[in-house]
Amino acid sequence: VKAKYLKDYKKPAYAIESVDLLFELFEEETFVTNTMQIKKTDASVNDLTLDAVNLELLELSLNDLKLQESRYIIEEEKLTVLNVPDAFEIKIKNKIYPQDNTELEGLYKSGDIFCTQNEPEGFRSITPFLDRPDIMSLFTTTILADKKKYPVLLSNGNKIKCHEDFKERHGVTWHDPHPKPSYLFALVAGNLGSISDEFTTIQGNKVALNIYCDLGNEQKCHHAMHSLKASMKWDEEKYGRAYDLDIYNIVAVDSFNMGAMENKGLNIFNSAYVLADTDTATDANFMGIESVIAHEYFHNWTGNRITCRDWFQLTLKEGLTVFRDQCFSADMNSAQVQRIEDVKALRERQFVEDASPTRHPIQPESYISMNNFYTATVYEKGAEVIRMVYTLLGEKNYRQAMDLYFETFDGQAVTTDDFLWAMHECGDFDLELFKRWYKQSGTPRLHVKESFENGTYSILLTQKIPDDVDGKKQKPCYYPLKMGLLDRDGSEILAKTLIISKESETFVFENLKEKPVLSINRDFSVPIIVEYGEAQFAFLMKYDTNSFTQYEATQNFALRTISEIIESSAINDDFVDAYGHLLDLDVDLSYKALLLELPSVSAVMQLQKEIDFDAIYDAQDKLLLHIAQKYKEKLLDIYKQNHLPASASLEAKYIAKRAIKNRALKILSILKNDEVAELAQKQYEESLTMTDRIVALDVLENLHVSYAEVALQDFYNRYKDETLVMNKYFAILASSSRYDVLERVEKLQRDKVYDEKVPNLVRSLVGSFARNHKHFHAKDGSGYKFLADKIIEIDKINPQIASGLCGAFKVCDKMNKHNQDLIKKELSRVISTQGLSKNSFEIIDKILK
Ligand code: DPP
Ligand code: ZN
Repeated sequence: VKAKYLKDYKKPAYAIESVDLLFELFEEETFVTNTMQIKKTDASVNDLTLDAVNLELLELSLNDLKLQESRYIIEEEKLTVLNVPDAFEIKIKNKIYPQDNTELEGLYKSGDIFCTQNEPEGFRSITPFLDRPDIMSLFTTTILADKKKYPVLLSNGNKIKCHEDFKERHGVTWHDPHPKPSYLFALVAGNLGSISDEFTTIQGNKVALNIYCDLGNEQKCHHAMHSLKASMKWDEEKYGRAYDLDIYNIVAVDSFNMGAMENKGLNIFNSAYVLADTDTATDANFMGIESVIAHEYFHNWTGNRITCRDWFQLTLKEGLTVFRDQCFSADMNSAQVQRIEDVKALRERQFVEDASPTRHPIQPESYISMNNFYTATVYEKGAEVIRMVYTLLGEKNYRQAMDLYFETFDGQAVTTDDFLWAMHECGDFDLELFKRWYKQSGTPRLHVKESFENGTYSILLTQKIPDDVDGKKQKPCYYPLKMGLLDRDGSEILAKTLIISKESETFVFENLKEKPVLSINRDFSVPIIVEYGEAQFAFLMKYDTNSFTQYEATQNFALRTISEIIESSAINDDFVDAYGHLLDLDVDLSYKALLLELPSVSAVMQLQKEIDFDAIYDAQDKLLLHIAQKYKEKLLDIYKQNHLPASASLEAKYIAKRAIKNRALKILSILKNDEVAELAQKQYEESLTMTDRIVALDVLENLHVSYAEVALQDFYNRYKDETLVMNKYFAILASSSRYDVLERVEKLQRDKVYDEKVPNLVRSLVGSFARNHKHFHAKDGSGYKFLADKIIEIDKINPQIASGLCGAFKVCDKMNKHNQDLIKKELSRVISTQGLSKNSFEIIDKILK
C-alpha cells in the first residue's frame, strides 16, 4: 500500500480539452466509448498515462487509427499510451458492470436506477482518464438505454439532443458548457418520478428545477424543492452568486455512500437528504435536508466554478461550503440554536477524531485512500477555520475578499493558499501564523488565569499546544477570541474580540469598580478547549448576554458536576439549583431545549485520561435522576404546556414546542415509573409527527419492555416498506440500553428489511451499535468481535463503509488495558484478512501503531 504526498504534487503534462462520452447501458454490461481531444502542456513527455481501474479494453485508437498492442501498456490502475504527438484525439471503448458494483463508486445501480459517484476517484473505474481535479474539460455525454426501464436519462449541463429512432431503446445527449473535473461528472438512468419548479435568477435567467425520486415519492420532495429555491436566493443576496445553467436537477437514490454530491447541474443525493413529510421525517430530518440541499447548491460556486488543485486541498471547497451552509441555516432558522448545534456536532465528532490516532490537519499531508479524508476535520473544523477568517475580516471585508476570490480564480483549480491570499488582500491579519490552522492537528487548549487589583483586571492567556502525530510540539495558533465582561449584577461592561497570536499573553482592563465576570470564547469564535481557572459557571448560566456562552457555562458546569460524581459520588447542589433556574427561563423554547440537555457520553469521555464508560453512564444517570426527582412537577408542567394543542406544523413555534416537551419527557423517563411510561405510550399513539413518535418509541424502548413491544410492532408494521423510516427503527434498537442489545442486533440483520448493501441501513444498525458505548465496549469483548466480523464482511462489499465502521475503535489507546488488548486482538485479525481494502487498512494501521 502506497501513500500519496502533498509535497509530490506535479502539474499535469496534458490538458484534456474535451471529452465525448457514449454510454450504452444494458442489464448485464455497459459499454463506454470515450473520445478525448488532448494537448501536451509539457513538451518533454512522450507517453500519456491515464488512470484506469479494472480496465476491460475493447478498442483504442489515436487520431482514428487503431493502436497495435505494442503502442500501449495496461497496468493495475493505469493505461499508458506510448509516444503520443503534441495534440491528438484518442478514442477508448471499454466494458464495465455497474449492476455488480457494490462499492458504489463510479457507475453503479441503486435498486433499478443507474447512477454515479465519482468524487474523489470514481471516474477512473468508468473509463480511462486523467482523473485529477486540476484537469478540467468540456463534457458531452450520450446515454442509450431501454426505453421502458429507463425513460429518464440525465447527465450534466443542458440536454441538446434526443435519439428516438430505435424500437425498444432511446437516447439523450447532454452538453455541459462549463469545463469541469471528472469528479463532477454524473449520469442517471431510471424510471423516476419527479416534481418541477422554476427559479428566475437575479440576472433574469429562468432555471428549470427538477427533483427526481422513486415513483410514488414525489410528494416527499417539496421540502427539498423549497430549500433549493431558498438557497439560490440566499447565494445571490449574501454572496452575489447566481446559478449558471438553464437547468438544475437533483436525483434521490437509496444506496449512497455519503450524504450527497454536487455534480454540475445534476446533484445526486442520498434519499435521506431529499425525501420528507411529517409522517416519516423528524424536525431534525427537515433541517438536515435544508442544509444539505443548500450545501450542494453552494458548491456550484465554491467547488465547481472554483475547484481544488488536488485532493489535499479538499477543505478549500468543503470547509468553505460547510461554513456557507451553516450561515444559511442560521438565517433560515434560529441563529443561536444553529450555532450550538454546529458546535455540538464539532465536539462530538471532530474533537474526538483530533484526539485519536486518525487525527490530521484540515489540509492533510498524505493519504493512502482519499475516501478516508472526507472527515469531520476537513469539513467541520475546516468550516470553523473559515469562520475565524470571517470574524477577523468582518462582514464587509469578508464579502469583498470573497468577490476577489471569485473574480481571480473562476474556472480554475486552486489551493487553500490562493483562498487565503484573497482573504488577506482585504483584511488585516497575520497570514503566515494563521496558516498553521491548515498544517497542525489536535485541538488547541487555552488556559485562563484571572487577577484583579486596584481596579485593574487582567487575564493571562496561555496556549497549550498539542503535539503533532510524531510527538513533536507544534506552534502557537493565531485567532480571534471573542469575550465579554459582566458586572456583578449581570450587566455587560464590554464585549471585545482579542487577537491571540502568542503562546502566552496578558490582557488588561482598567478602571473597574469590582472584579468582573469573564465570558470567554463567545459564539465559539475559535475551535479550542478553554481551561478555566475559577470559572463562574452558575453566574454565567443566569446572566451571560451571549447565548452561546450561556449554553457553554451550563455544559461546563454539568461536566464538572459529572466528573465530581465519578470521583466522589457527591452531587453538587449549586449545579442542581442553577439547572432549576434554567427551567424557569423565558427564552426561545428550541434554545431552552438545548440548555436543558446534559452533556453526552462523548463529551464526558473527552475529559477522562482513561475512559470508563460504566462510570460515565452511572454518573450521568445519577445526576439526571436527581434532577428529575427534584424538578418533577416543573418538568411535567413543561411537558403538558407544550404537548397540546397537537400539531404537525413545521413552523418554528411548533418545532420548538416539540423540542422542549420531548426534552422534558426524556429527562422524566429516568424516573422509570408508570406515570412517565403512560405519557410516552400516549404520545406514541396520538402522535401526529415522526418527531413525537420516534421520541416516544425511544423512551419506551429504554423504559418499559411490554409497552415497547407493542409500540415497536406497530411501528414495524406501519413502516416496513419505508426504508428511510426503518433506519430510525434499527438505530433505536441498536442504541438501546437493554442488556440483550447485541443479540437483538444480530437478529435484526436477518430481518427482511435489512440489506447489508445499503449504506444507510448498515450505518443505522451496525454503526449505531458501535456508538452504543456500554455494549460495544463490553468486558467480554463480544461487541468488538461483532464489529470486527462485520468489518471483514462489509469490506468485501463496500470498503468505504467498512473503513467508516473502523473508526469506532479509535478510542483504543484511551481504554483500560483489558479492553485495549481485546481491541488489538480483533483489529489484528481484521488487518491480516486477505484482500482487505486500503481504506480499512489505513484506518486500522493508524490505530494499531
Ligand atoms: N463533495 C460531497 C459533499 O460534501 C461529498 N459527499 O457535498
Ligand atoms: Zn461538500
